[in-house]
Amino acid sequence: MSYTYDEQNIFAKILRGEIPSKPVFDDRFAYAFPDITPQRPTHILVIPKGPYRCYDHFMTAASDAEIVGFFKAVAEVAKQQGLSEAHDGKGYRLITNSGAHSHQEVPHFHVHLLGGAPVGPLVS
Ligand code: DGP
Repeated sequence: MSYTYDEQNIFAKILRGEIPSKPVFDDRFAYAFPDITPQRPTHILVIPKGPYRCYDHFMTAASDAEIVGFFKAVAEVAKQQGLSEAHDGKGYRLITNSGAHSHQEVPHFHVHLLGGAPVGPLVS
């Protein structure tokens, strides 16, 4: 399986500054901003800076430095949002949709970080 990446997807436009967003985190590997349709009091999207369509693409094409840097950024956002149990938060759920059966709408790999209230059963 080879992956194609649509440079015109919404998150690519956000990364390029063509669509406004309010970042809560921004470093070499990751960019994070509130979801436009929040499902919980805290609903942050964390995306890698590189052009990866989904989790599968990211994990097969990104460098180890990008992968480690990205997932460290996810943990840092959880901490900064006051959700990390390691820092007295109440915890959170990470979700990523990858591929045809997942209902991924935006074809740039992203992790949903949900918290601030109980999130309930895993899937509906
Ligand atoms: P997914 O189904 O995993 O691809 O989720 C995509 C999410 O992206 C969805 O929860 C809504 C969010 N979203 C879509 N367009 C925008 C946008 O322009 N800005 C922001 N902040 N979020 C967006």
